[in-house]
Amino acid sequence: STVIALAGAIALATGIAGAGASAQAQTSIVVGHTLSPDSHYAIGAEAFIAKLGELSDGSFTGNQAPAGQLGGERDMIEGLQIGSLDVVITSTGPLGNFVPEVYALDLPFLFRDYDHARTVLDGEIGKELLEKINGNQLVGLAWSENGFRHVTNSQRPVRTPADLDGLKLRTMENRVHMEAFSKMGAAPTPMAFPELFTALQQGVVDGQENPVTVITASKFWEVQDHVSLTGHVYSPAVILAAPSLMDGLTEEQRGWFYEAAAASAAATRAEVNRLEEAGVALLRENGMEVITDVDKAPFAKLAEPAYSVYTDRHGPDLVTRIQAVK
Ligand code: EAX
Repeated sequence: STVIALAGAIALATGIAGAGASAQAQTSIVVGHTLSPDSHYAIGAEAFIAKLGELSDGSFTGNQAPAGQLGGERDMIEGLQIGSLDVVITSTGPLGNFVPEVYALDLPFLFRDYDHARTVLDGEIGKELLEKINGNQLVGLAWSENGFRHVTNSQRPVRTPADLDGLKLRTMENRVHMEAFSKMGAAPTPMAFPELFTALQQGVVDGQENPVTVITASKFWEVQDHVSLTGHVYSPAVILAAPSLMDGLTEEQRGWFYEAAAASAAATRAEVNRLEEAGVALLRENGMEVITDVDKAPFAKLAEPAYSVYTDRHGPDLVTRIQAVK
């Protein structure tokens, strides 16, 4: 009929007019994280947004929502599941509550060094765990990085497990970490990251544990005098997206998101490297007493029962496989 023919002609005309790049629809993506706008996560968020913009010829734009503006990491993961958030950079801290297999990555004294951790995450095991994440109303885009965690506190230098005795220590909302710290003698207090600075300032907790990256980005030296380089656990980060967002994309667009996440992880790891070099001097410059000569063996021995939080449910295979990676 005439009406249909007319509609067709209009569509054709619009299509031709729309062929210019500037006429493309724009989609704006928000990347949430808990850390400050100059942190290693912020650098990763900027890299993500820049790469996505470049690959999509500007059809995707983005902004970051830093500093827990969208909530703590557990809240943000829930936001992705219900589709109220787009993309989140988070530690694996609270992720085990949603994807229990991921607890394997948060076991104390498991990874020998950065090379070991990155090789595992970039290899077969990392891929398998991203797939487990994908089975839980989340999309795992790429492994990024937080860093090896160290204990800080306001009370005393920590050199041995005895120095942790009774220390009220904020941990992430992670059962493996809580079990490890209670076995090492501290009194673990799980808390979302956005509440932490105030809790330290008001003495609700005596200490906390985080990588140099986070201690620096959060200026914890304003509220903590002592840091011990316990390196008790490697803390991965992961770049997650909402399934509702990813499902609405074309295959090509989904590819851009994965590439943007890879660029983000690379930028974040480079910043972790930089701060691992500059870290100790930076902490000292800002007035912290840094204990560098920590004997890790007695901490590791006490923390070992925490492995059962993972192995009781899933067996020891994955742990053994991770340890075997060279
Ligand atoms: O992911 O909660 C924490 O201590 C994390 O290390 C922090 O939110 C960065």
